[in-house]
Amino acid sequence: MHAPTITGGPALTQSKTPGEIVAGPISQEWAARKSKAVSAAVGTTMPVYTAAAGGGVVVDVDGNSFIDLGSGIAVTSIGNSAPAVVDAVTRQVEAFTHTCFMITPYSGYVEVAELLNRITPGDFEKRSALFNSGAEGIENAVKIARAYTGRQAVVAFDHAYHGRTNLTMALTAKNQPYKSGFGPFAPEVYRAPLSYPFRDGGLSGPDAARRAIDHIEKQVGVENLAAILIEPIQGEGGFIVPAEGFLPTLVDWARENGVVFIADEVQTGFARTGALFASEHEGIEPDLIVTAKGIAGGLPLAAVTGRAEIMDSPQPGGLGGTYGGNPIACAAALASFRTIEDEGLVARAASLGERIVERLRGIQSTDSRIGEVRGRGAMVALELVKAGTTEPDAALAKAIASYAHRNGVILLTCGTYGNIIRLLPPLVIDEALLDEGLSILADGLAKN
Ligand code: PLZ
Repeated sequence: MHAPTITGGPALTQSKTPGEIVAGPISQEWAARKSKAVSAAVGTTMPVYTAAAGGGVVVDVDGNSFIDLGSGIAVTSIGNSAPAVVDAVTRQVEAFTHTCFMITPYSGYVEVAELLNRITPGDFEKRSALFNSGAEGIENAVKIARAYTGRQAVVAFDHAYHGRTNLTMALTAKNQPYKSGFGPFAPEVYRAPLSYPFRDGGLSGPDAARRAIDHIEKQVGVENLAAILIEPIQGEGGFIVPAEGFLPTLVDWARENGVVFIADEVQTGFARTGALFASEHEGIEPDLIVTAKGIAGGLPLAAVTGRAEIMDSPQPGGLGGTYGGNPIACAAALASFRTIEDEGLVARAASLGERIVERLRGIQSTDSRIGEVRGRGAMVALELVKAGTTEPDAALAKAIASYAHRNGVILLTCGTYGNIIRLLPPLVIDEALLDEGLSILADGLAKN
């Protein structure tokens, strides 16, 4: 595995403010410069500045090393600076950096489109279009669905996260910090209830879908509805895996009613869940799939892939952008997918996931503050509650994350109620390193 050299720097210590970590002197200097140079609205989870990363380790500028259980929010699934990506990017940088695909096109873009059309679920003719970020991909999927159907309304779900641009803020559920003060939001966005097994009293998947469909039919009306948009496993909203049958029931209903079904696989895509795409776990074939994050080994790239007749429906010139499908990002995407195949990372995600879940369920058996351990593959979460209840405990999640940070583990939280600890290790992480990270998480639980 491609781990950087660990030099060992000044130990991270507890500050006078409980729960905070004190970074080393060089990181502190950068933090001081950040506060004068960068908008205060751009936050950071950790106060340490990165010098190198790889093989599940991030090393900071003071020489401290951290076990990476976040992959830069599910991006560096194949590891940081994966050798195949470094090679491909280097070769591409030397050949040309940018021409704009809309001016003089290049083969990498077409190859990425061919790849996506081949590997995404659904044995039908497909087309793809490339963009820069997950949010931009979602925006374009909605544009395409509206052009195809001639309808305007879009349904997103409770707890959804789709991005921070104007339309995707409207699609995102959570007010703080994503939406507050940033309105007015894009119109014709409606919200439907999700299947959330831990919190909806054991409602079956098909019943939860019928509840959502009833809501949509009464409050929106299919004749107005262009698309329903859903993350097959919700990410920022709390790693919520809907009950079995929820997604297939929604897909069937969408198909019967001429509604475009869009899967947001920005966080779940590219091997993360122990399948190339999370849609595969329930055998659904979305009309459009949006991908980003894990697609290109850390370079910014996003895609919309789907049925040819839908993707071809907007007017020529209707989709595009200066940088969409940048040649360097495309080279990285092709190399990244080769790495997923060559290193068997779909299977690795599944086996890492089993290892994590087994460990966490063991802890749960003696700790009733762990309401649920859930996820698929190497996308696993702990939902933390007040002991023996379902009342969310965000303070505990924060305390555990902070304990992990102080003890050298990059650990992320999420969830509408802020009470979820989520694990997204790089799929190439060494098992011993993963176990060490999980032990620190266990200590964090024991000590808080
Ligand atoms: N759809 C499902 O998870 C990005 C964002 C974190 P961009 N998630 C991490 C933050 O605080 O900004 C995401 C996602 C899903 C869309 C997006 C948006 O992707 O590449 O961040 O635009």
